[in-house]
Amino acid sequence: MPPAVGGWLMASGGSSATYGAKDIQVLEGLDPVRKRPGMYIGSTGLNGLHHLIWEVVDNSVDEAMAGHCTTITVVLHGDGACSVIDDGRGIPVDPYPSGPHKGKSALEVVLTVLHAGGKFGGEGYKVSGGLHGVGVSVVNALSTRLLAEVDRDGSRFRQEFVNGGTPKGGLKKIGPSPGRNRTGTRITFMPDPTIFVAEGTEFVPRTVTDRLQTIAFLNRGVIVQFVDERPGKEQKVTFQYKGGIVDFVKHLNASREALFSKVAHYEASEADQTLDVAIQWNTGYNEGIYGYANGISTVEGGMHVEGFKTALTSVVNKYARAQNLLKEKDDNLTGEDIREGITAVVAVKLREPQFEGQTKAKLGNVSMRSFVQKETNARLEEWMLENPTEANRIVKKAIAAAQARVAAKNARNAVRRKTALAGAGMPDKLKDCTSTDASETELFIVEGDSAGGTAVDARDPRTQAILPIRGKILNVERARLDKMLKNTEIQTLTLAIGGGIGNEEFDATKARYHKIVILADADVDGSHIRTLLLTFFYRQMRPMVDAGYIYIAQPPLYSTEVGKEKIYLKDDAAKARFLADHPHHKKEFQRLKGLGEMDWQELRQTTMDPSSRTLLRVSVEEAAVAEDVMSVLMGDDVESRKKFIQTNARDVRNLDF
Ligand code: 0RA
Repeated sequence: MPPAVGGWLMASGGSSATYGAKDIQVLEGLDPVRKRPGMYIGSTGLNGLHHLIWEVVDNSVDEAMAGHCTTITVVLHGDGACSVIDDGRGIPVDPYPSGPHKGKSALEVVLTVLHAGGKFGGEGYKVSGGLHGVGVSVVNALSTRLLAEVDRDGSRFRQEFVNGGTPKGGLKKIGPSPGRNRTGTRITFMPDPTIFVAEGTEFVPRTVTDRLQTIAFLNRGVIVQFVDERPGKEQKVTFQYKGGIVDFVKHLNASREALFSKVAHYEASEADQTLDVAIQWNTGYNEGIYGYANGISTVEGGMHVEGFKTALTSVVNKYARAQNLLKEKDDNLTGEDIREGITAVVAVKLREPQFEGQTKAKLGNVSMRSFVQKETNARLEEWMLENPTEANRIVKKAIAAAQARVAAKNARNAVRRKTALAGAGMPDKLKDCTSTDASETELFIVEGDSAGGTAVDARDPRTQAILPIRGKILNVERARLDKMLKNTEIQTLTLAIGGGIGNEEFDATKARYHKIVILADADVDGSHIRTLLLTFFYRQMRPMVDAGYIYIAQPPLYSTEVGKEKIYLKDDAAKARFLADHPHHKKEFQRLKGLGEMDWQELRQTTMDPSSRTLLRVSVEEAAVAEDVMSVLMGDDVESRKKFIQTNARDVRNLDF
């Protein structure tokens, strides 16, 4: 275990030549966490910062799942601290009778010893997560101050820790618990700004509410509250879903037209593992299957999702044949045909989840595949037989999808023939780079021909390719693949990237560039084009998004002058920092609206040159949330789109879907 190695180095570097109890302390203490925080919380950016909250909340959720907790509250305080409050059993407070921690309270051990969390409470307590489930001691290690308050056995206890987990005095009994029967835990922590240097320690309310809402969906009935007390940001939100993931699926389909109002739902459990599935179809064309393992979103899928898909394909084909909706001469429906317009949540819990894949978001436990497959085969068939009206609509929709699939194949072949005739096969508009090593090449998709021209002058022709696109590409949220393939902008993009198009075909290993950079103006039109392109990549070249190949360029928002020198400032934060450094600055700030306002040297320096630019990498953390944003922004439901744009207008620059 690498963290222990860090501890060893410390121990052997000390003055003592003999190995003793004190060295064991070093091995188990929290130093490794402060030395290599990324190993415990993934990163020290905003994601890592929020991991601190999830870590504590996961413990409260475990209490809820064990039937001991009804309400979980997250409070962001005005001073930057965060509290997580629950009405679970309370962290045990009794002292250890023996062993290396003899005399210390269980609470102190839970909060100061690495990986100690799971050792308590005996069998059946902890279903630990992947990146989460590292233990609350990690939160302590990365905080300047942590206060633990526990109501248990009729009393209230408290203990405080400072400077990354050093106890400030022992555990104290400070009085009776409210009503003498209240139990629960309240953890208040102040994230350490010397750890979270890059992006600061300010929690993002939307990140917190999104995650808390998902937790509420996945844990039926649990009351999950969010209270923001920070000045100017005050809000209070409560989530509670009596229908659990059935409500989740309805919510995901809310901005779409459901194919029928019922939601298929089944649960099962077997030796240490459980399954909770909800399914509905909508009249759209996208596939939305959201997998979760122990409450963690498995964006890359995995065994549970595989088992589900296999069974779904077989059940629907079996039903279609039995009802004579598919004739003997007809081919089977493919999985893709059946999944067109599906919205499903497949949530599993298991004892030792294995998270694999590029972003550790793919469930690897093989036993899950057969479990989910077997249960889905039985339970979904039962549901279809009991609900023939709905079952028939599912089959009819899949048959229509199969017909469109054949049409798309023909359209695709037509595009291929066209390129074969054109010779080298690359679109005229593409100004390609000379390098053919995808790991070093970049494709800039630039809004408009004139900005495209400037970008051609600004680029490094060896590694940077430019593709100007005109006007607005087709809204791919509302089109099937066959129609999409008739759009010239989409043909051009597809040919330039070179990995094909669509779920069935796209292959990221064939992509000709490992950076696709969207370069659009900072105005409303630019933001629309950005959203359209992101939707396109998300829907039709999803592996590019998952691999982290999609970027958004950050042309500066402001310019000003210092003496004769022109200074560019990326955003409002950069402008604020500049003003703090130059309090007597009198010159005006220009707000740059278009790429066209910069010459090629300026564009190179501010936006394109790898040594001076910043790029935003696009990532999908929570597929269900991305789905929500996508369909609201790009779908047919104009009302919810209006509402989203109004409530999020200020965040649009950070729209990280
Ligand atoms: C260890 C053992 C038990 C509960 C907990 C820890 C616990 C930790 C946290 C963190 C936040 N809220 C929490 N609630 C509980 C089991 C307790 C028992 O067996 O009574």
